[in-house]
Amino acid sequence: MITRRNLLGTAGTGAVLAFAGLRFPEFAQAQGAAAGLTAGVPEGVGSYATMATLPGKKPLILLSDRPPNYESPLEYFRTPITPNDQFFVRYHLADIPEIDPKTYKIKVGGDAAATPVEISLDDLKALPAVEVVAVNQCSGNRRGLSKPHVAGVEWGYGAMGCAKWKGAKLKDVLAKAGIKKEAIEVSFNGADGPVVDKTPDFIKSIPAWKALEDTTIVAYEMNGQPLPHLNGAPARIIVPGWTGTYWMKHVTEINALSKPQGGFWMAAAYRIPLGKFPIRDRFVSQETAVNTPITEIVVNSLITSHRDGAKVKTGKLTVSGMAWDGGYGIRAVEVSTDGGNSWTNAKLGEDLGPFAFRPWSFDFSAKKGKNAVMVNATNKLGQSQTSELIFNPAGYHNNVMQNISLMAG
Ligand SMILES: Nc1nc2c(c(=O)[nH]1)N[C@H]1C(S)=C(S)[C@@H](COP(=O)(O)O)O[C@H]1N2
Ligand SMILES: [Mo]
Repeated sequence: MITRRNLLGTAGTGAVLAFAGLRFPEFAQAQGAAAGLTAGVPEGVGSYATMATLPGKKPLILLSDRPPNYESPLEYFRTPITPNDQFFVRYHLADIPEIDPKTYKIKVGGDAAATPVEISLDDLKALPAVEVVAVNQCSGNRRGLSKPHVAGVEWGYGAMGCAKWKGAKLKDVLAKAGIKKEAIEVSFNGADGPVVDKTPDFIKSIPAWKALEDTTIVAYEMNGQPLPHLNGAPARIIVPGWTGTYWMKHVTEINALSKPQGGFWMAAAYRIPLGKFPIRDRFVSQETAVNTPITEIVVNSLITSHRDGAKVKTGKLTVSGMAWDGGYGIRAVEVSTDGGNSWTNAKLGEDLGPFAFRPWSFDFSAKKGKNAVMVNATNKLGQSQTSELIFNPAGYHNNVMQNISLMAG
């Protein structure tokens, strides 16, 4: 939990930057510490959230600093690739060691591995390299917009980002350890640990079939650079299409398992009620009669050119943003400026692959006064966003269509 002391601690080291809104006039419109926050997050968030600058990062919205949880403001999503220094940071555990890439090792084993091995960063780089552009989105992105509000980090729109990841295929890494047919899951552990012993270690698993897909990688580069420390250096797991929880940072252990991975972070957390979401990817070995681990990202979109309530000029106006889904690809983005009665296709921008942000833009004529703008993305399966929140106790998978007002004068 965040405390005043944590925040002061950060301020004391000079890490908090008073954000004057020089680059993003939108911030200047918002009040004080709440600058950059998404409209609709619980009121209390404004009392502790602040713009803060981590080493190597541009200002992000600090929601907690131990463990560090920092989201990207809306303005950082105006390009389909999120630069490393604007990428959000999410941790469950506060003890995050800096790892020397020269001595870094990943233990690859498990009861369903015939020949356990330890691999170095050089061993990883010696495997054939693959690149994939993929959205890393926290399961709880937009949790702060849940109604009623639910417990957890009260994210607005910015617990996500899209990058080009480079690394070795996880299946090539698993082959080194002689993964056996009995493997049903592959689990990951990272170098970070709890400060208080009571917090369970963060261990995650994915089904073996997902682990063996060509796009599931052990990445050591992000947008052509070594991974930033707080985004998982020296290497992390990338599970394109699936929510960020499986994307283990600072990965130190990879285990092929013949039995389901237990522990708090699999058995209790990151679960969604069965049957509520239009999900295709099943994680059968972890399902119960009532719930299942979260899997693929649901289809979604965001207006990034304007914030809700922004002032614009009457007449020709372009709104734009991003759309994304769990890897089926975006088929269409539609915009309504009449409260949802009629919808018109937006122009789609560059296609960086099925797991990437797909830019879109829409031209219309803003009438004097209030202009409502709604956006709905549809993927290649025909799945669209929801107009009503699909409530669930952890606030996952919020893909409610945005409905913003632009004030033309
Ligand atoms: N080692 C480690 N890896 C982790 C986590 C963590 O707490 N520890 N959090 C996961 C979650 S829930 C998310 S959403 C993503 C966030 O990735 P990012 O911090 O690079 O943005 O990292 C994942 N990998
Ligand atoms: Mo997450």
